[in-house]
Amino acid sequence: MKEYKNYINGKWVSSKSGKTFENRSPANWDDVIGTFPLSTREEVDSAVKAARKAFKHWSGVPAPKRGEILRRAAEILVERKEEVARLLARENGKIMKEARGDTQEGIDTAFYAFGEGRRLFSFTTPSELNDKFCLTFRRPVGVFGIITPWNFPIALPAWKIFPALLAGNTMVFKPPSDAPGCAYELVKILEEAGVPEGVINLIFGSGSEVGEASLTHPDIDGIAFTGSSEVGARIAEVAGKTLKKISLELGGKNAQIVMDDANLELALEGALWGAYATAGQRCTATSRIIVHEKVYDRFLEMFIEKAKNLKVGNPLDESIEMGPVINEAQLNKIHEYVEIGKNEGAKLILGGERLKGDAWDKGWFYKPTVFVDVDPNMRIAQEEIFGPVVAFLKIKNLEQAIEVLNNTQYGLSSSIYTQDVNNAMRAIEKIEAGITYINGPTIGAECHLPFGGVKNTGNGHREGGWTVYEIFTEIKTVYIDYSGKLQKAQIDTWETGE
Ligand code: UN1
Repeated sequence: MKEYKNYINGKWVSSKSGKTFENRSPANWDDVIGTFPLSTREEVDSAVKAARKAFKHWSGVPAPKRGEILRRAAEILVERKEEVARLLARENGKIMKEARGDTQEGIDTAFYAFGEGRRLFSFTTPSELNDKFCLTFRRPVGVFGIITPWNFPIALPAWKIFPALLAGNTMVFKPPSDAPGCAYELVKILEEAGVPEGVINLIFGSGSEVGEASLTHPDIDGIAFTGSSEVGARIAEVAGKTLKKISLELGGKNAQIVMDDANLELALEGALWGAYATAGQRCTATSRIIVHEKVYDRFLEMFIEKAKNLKVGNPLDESIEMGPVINEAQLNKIHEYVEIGKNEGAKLILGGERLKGDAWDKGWFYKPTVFVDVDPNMRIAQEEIFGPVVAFLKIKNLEQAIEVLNNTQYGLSSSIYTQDVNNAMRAIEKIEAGITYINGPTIGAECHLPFGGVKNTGNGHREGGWTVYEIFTEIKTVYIDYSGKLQKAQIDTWETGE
């Protein structure tokens, strides 16, 4: 069995705690990926010291040169894509096709960061005084604590780590305990690509010990986190005490609207993909399907026909369409929501239970699940379930559809299927979400566009694209006065300044 180690100051070291945890495949408990250290607060401290020391050198390396290292990392990830995707499917349970996509998202992000090394733009603007020049430029923030979830074990660390590195930050990376193997591979690749010692440090362990130590550490300058809104709010509170820069990508309760003029076949494909890809465990997953009353019965029938025939099973088998959920706790949570839905009066018409049989008994497999007669205020239409459960809601017109869609504390992704450009434009304008897809599902964000949400989905930052560099840089404003005299802003006028 592979024994994994922490990475501190350029060295692979065991935890002093002597304690470890096991990582097993959610599709088959007999498949043990390895043991990982349960690290301590002291180890986080050593990692922060190493990162602080390395910051001096790394922040001074020209950004295009830091970019070269990321290009190399991208190339290695390209070479190793299939192997990494296989590990990802084993430890996360998403099907191979999606595991390759997750890995590809990491590759795309690394190449994008490489390109950004020769850009990293800021701006200039005129002064209100003569003989004075104003400009801004970007500097790294310092030492970041990077805390990532298990649902995108390559893409999400890549979204944070690659731009953070490109911008000249150093970091302590705490990966999820349910998908730590991919974090190891990612850091190994960065090491091989030439990231100097201390710049990235990897500490495995629990949220309560390793995560908490990062949040409270006085010498960590920023925290970048993806996970639930509940944990995000706590992170903001705890890390806010030491005035860290905090970027939070949190929950979603995303909906797809299907209008009466939609291409129903297309809307069906989108709804199935949005609801059941990654077994519904994406912050962008479609968990509500809002359908116009004129096409409701027909669309529901089409959906059930496909959903009940989805092939659920071993994610490594290329013919499988949906894998397991991540662990027992998640499976129980999903099932609790199914009970809540039933008690609230929603009608369960598909799934609602664990899959039983030889192919599934050693994993956490849950049936694709559908509720109808769902009221927009029911808990199953309000709370993030993070599983293969969708709620169907019936509406009379576009206005009501948008009202129902917006009726949640979250605002990450959204979608509308319609052939009418007026419907589409109105939806683009009125939907309260960070992302809106027209005739596409709620999932499928591309790495070079801003990613994030409004309301309780986050705290206003956008990962992805150029906007992620707002998170990982600070702006320095510079005034250059070449008048040779004291000029007073707000006091001297252009006339008196002459
Ligand atoms: C997430 O679930 O946190 O758009 C990220 C998508 C993926 C990223 C999801 N590209 O579904």
